[in-house]
Amino acid sequence: MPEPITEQAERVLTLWQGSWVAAFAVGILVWGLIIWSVIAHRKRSEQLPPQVRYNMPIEALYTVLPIIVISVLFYFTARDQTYLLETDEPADVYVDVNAFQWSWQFTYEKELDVNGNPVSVAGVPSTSKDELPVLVLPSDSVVHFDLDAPDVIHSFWIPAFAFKMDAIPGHPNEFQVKIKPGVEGDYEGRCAELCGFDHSRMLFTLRVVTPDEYRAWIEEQKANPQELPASPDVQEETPAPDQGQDTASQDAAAQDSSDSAAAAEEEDGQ
Ligand SMILES: [Cu+2]
Repeated sequence: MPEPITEQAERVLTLWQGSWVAAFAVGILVWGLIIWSVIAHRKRSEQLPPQVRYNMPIEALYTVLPIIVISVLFYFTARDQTYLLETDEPADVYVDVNAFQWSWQFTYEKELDVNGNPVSVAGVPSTSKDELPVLVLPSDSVVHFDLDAPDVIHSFWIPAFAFKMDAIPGHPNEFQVKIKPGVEGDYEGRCAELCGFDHSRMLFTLRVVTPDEYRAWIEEQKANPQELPASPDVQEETPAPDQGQDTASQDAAAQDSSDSAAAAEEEDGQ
């Protein structure tokens, strides 16, 4: 598991570790009983051992024990799910995430630029880190995400959040995280729902900065609104015969690893 950078991710990690501990405890007990019975009750003579059946206490135990195990797992899962999906806390930053074929647009809904439009960052499909859209967020802050998609179902996934949520056309989703202090840095973001031709290049970068740096970045964006790329065109599914598109289709056809695709991308840029 990646190092968790939100309080919610800490909770997910704890639940995951707890589940493994419980699974190993049950596993060791079961393996132990199997090995013990294989050794203690191995065949010693040709005589048939005493035949027993319908041991009520043991039959009852077979039913009661799994119910207890499942109840405990269910309790912790339900408790943590409720916590992870809470969106009541007032957030420091509100981000609209628009997932489209095949990139991301991040809109800071409360931050209006000089033209009166909310600050927004949009990307293009790529495997080269320089070209990916960057989601800038402050550390030590509560962030609220509203997810939407205009075309097909995508899934907003930041592995360091230990969390993903679908972006579904016509069904807005939302969640909140509390980013921990001192976790400034770049983290990977991905689409986690197979969404078509360029799904594998539907990547983004999460950049966590200090709250002061975040404020400075937002002010700069407000003063110099980013020139957004033309809105995504669904008809691009049939690649046009220009060079950039060709590379994209070759990449997809060859199902290159992201490394070699990135290399191809770099060669292309030079
Ligand atoms: Cu997608």
